[in-house]
Amino acid sequence: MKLVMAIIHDEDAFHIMDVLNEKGYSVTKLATTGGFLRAGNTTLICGVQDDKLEDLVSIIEKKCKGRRQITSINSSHMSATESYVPYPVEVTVGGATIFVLNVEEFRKV
Ligand code: 2BA
Repeated sequence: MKLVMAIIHDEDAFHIMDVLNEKGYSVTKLATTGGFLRAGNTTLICGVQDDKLEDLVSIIEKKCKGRRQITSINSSHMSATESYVPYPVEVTVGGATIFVLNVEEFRKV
């Protein structure tokens, strides 16, 4: 069994959960925050049998869109010697960042 942790854009979260539920996957949604943009994102966790892994990942891949986002770099990203002059940077926030972990044991009691 695998545990899939997918960090996705908030706007994609409910649609993708609908699709996963329709296909019989169990999923848990966590409200998370990206360390770089300091903006909200969503982390979905989903335990699946090994033979379902590729199907799950392909659903996430199809439904999650990458987005260009403009953000201001703030002082916490600068060294102490730099002056605080916020400036905009454009980053591409991925469709999804996916971690796949081996599950040692899965129990429902
Ligand atoms: P954030 O950390 O808010 O990052 C948002 C986007 O900013 C990233 O998109 C990337 O394009 C850019 N970025 C991140 N760190 C950067 C840095 N040090 N310098 C320049 N640009 C940087 P994605 O790579 O698609 O990541 C989207 C979100 O997925 C991230 O939000 C973070 O919450 C999570 N994430 C991505 N890679 C991760 C990893 N290796 N470990 C844990 N979480 C990760």
